Formats: sequence, structure tokens, C-alpha cells
Amino acid sequence: METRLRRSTAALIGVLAVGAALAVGHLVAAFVGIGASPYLAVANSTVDLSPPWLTEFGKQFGPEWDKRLLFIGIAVVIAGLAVAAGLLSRKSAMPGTVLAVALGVVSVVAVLSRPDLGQLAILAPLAAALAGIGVFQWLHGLAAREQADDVEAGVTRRRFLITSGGVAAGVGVAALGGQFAGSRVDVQASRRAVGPIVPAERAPAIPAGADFARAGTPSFLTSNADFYRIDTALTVPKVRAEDWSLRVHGLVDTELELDFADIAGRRLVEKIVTMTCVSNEVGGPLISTAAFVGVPMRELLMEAGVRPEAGQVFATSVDGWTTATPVADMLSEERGALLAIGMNGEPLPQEHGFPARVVVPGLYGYVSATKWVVDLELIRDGEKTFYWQDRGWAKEARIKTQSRVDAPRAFQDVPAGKVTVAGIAWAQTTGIERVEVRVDGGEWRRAELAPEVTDQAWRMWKLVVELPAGNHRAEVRATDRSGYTQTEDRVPPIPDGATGWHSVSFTAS
Ligand SMILES: Nc1nc2c(c(=O)[nH]1)N[C@H]1C(S)=C(S)[C@@H](COP(=O)(O)O)O[C@H]1N2
Ligand SMILES: [Mo]
Repeated sequence: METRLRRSTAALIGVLAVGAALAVGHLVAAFVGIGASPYLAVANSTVDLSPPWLTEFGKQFGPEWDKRLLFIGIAVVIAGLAVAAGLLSRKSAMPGTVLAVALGVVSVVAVLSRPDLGQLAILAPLAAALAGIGVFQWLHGLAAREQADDVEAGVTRRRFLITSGGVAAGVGVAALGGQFAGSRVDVQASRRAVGPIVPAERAPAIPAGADFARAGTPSFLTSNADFYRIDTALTVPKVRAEDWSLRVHGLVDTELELDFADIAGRRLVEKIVTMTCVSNEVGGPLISTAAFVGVPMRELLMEAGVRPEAGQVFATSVDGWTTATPVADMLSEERGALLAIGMNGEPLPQEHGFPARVVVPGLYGYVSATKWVVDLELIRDGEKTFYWQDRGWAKEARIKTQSRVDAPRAFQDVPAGKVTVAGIAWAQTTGIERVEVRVDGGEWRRAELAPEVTDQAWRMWKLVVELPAGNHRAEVRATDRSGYTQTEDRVPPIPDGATGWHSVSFTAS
């Protein structure tokens, strides 16, 4: 009679084999390039293939939580598939083995197609496949012998369970070892070694009264710790300044290959810029301001010599994220796009693109602000598509004129009488002309504007209104210097940025 493994045994073998494959792959990847870890690779492709509604939904949990939830979700799905693979192999080890070989081939191909991984990186999926197949065949053999042999069943059963326990412990050790070894690349030491980034040309000083923080607006400059963050990479890329280089190529007269010392040794300029994410909902938090320090993109591009046929600068980050920016926006002297290496007096934080990123005033981040940038290719307009363009977002997107009420906060209870309504307005590179507020659908009234620091940054506003006890609603609308007044029409962030008036309901008592 043919032996069929017990269901629970078959499922356990599936889970242990897959666990061994992922853990060994992760451990080897820590040495040959963490991006080659099969588990991280699966997680990253899940992000890349996720439908837009899911990624947008995830963003509300913030970059860390959104990723943690994804890691847990993927682990659950993988465990489910491992159980299924185990159950398929109750009669013979063949189906599971074939599946493991196929997955191994797929991961080797996936690793070879990654621009940021060397040839050696295929060792990670190879080791993973060998570990998975080895554990699978070994445990399968033990379990089959145990069930076939009634006499010695007690002994072999015990041996199977002990072996399984040993494998499980090995999986844990390998996974932890991978995590530990992977933290070897010491970005913080590299940041410390870079030291303070001192510009030759400072931004104009920020005048006192540039924010109304005491009335509830954000401070004019956002601290690096509070600066909003958006990235698709599941683990923040670790690039040491000493390992980094940037290639400028494509439709240029001379290709450039620059390392960090080449950039840091140039004449550095400082600029105050308000960055905004296209996914920011009306009234949302995805907007922040910093003093960025770097080399004007114009300078680098002129040095390479941009050919007249070039229409876009196609930028690639070390983790494979891409975007494209119109050449004109990169070359404009007035806008002063930067290859930035400093942020608020420090080297860029790791989360914000250390050692170098792009900053283009007036454009949403997804079409301009490549973090951990390693490659700039001058291409014909539309020659290639980029990360978010492939997911339904617009090819070009200028930041829309918008405003937000920060005080009172939604559903806040404030004393009746004099109430200060305050917030921010932005129209990067055009400048804010006027901000108006109305309460409970009454007359629009002009708010007081804080001094303008630069038309590339936000501007704070406030207005004192007299309110009786009761429920109230404050609305805001901004007019920029081109004469455009924000429309009331609500459109969602996709494809090129939200519009509509922000309003806040609160209570006076
Ligand atoms: N490499 C990389 N660069 C990136 C992104 C990313 O996901 N990966 N996100 C972009 C988006 S959508 C925005 S809004 C800004 C956010 O920059 P910050 O995280 O420093 O605020 O970075 C841009 N640069
Ligand atoms: Mo964004």
C-alpha cells in the first residue's frame, strides 16, 4: 500500500521547508546584497504590483506601519502557500520539489534583472532554493519512513519531531543572523564622517514672524524628524557616502560619473523649499519645509551638455524607483533645482535619501524628488515611463495652489469670543497673493499673511474672528500671484493632485 503523509505532517513540512529557504536566503543576502533576500524581494514586488487604492490606503498608517502591516500580511500568505505545497506532496516529494526548483529559477532571474545588485547576489536565491529543497526532501523522507514502518513508529515519530524542531530553530537563527549581518552597512557612521554640510551661498535668513506657530501653524522650517516621508522601498536603502556615485548620461555631450567628494567639494548653495506629495488630501499632512543644501542641477547638466533632443531627465534611485522631470524644470535658473546632500544643517537623513537626492521647487515629489539617486539619464520626451506613471498618475504635475486650516483643529472646543483661525497656504514658485477665510458660510474675509520667505515655500496666515457659543465651520481659500483662486471643486489626488477648499468644524463654548 502506498503511504500518504498525515495532513498535519505534510503541512508542517511545507512550512518548515519554505521557512528554511527564506531564512537562509535572507542570511546569504545580508552579505551579497540585502535586496536579493527572497522575502524582501517578494515584499517589494508586492508593493510594486499593488493596485493604487491599496497603496493609497496604506499611506495613512505612515511609512513604518504601512510596511509592518505589509510584512505581516505577506508572511501569512506565504505560510498559507507553504501549507498548500505541503498538502500537495502527501504521496510523493515530487510536487513540492518541482515547485521549489521553479521558484528558485524565478528568483535568480529576478535578482539578475535588478540594477542595484551584482552577479554575486544570485547566491542568495540559490542558497534559498537548496535549503528549501534539502529540508523538504529530508523531512519528507523521515516522515514517509515513519508512517510506512508500524513497528518502529514510536521511535521514528519522535525522531521526526525532534528533527523538525531543530529545523525550526535553525530557521530562526538564520533569519536573525541575516537581520543582524544586514545592519553591518553603517550608514550612520558614514553620515557622521561626512560632518556638517556648509553652503558657500546661504539662503536669506528667515525673518521673525514667518510662522504663526503660537496660533497653531507648523513652524516655518520642519525638523528632519517631523518632515513627512514617502517611499516605496520596504527597508530604507543603506548607501554609504563612500560607496555612492551618480552617473549622468543619455542625450548629453559628455557622460559624467561623480562621487560624493566631487559633489561635496563644489560650491554648495542653500535653498528653502516646501516639498509636497501629490497624494496629499485636501487638509492633509504630506507637506513640509526644509533648508536644502546642494549643487544646482543646472550646473551638473550644463557640464554634461544637454543635447537639444532631450526632453526629460529620467532619474533612478538605488532601490530601482524611477521618475522623469522635464529638462526645462531642471535647467531653470530661477527655480534652482538641486542635487541635495544637506537638509537643515545636517547631511540628508537616511530616510530622506542619504547621501544625495533631487529637489525641484514647484513639482510634486513623485515627478522630481528622487532619494538615494544614482542615475540621471537624459531622454527624449516620453521615451520611457516611470514608477508612478505606470500606476496611473500623471506624467507631469506641478504643485497646485492650496491652503489648510491648522487652528482650530477639527472638533476642537475653543472658548467663545475671539477665535484665531490660522494655517498655511502654498503656491510654490508662483507665490501666495491672498488668503481668505469664511466662517459658517458667511462673507470671505482676508487673513493676515506672514512675511514671504520665498515663493518656493509655504506661507502662514491667521485671522481673528468673533464667535458666539455653538458649532462652527471655518473654510479657507488662497489666491496665488498669477491671479488664480483655489476652486471649491473637490478632485481626488490621483492623477495630478487634489483640489478643493479645506474646512474644519469646531465648537465654541
Ligand atoms: N527613491 C525614492 N525616491 C522618492 C520616493 C520613493 O518612493 N523612492 N518617493 C517620492 C515621493 S512620492 C515624494 S512625495 C518625496 C518625499 O520625500 P521625503 O520622503 O523626503 O519627504 O520623495 C520622492 N522620492
Ligand atoms: Mo509623493
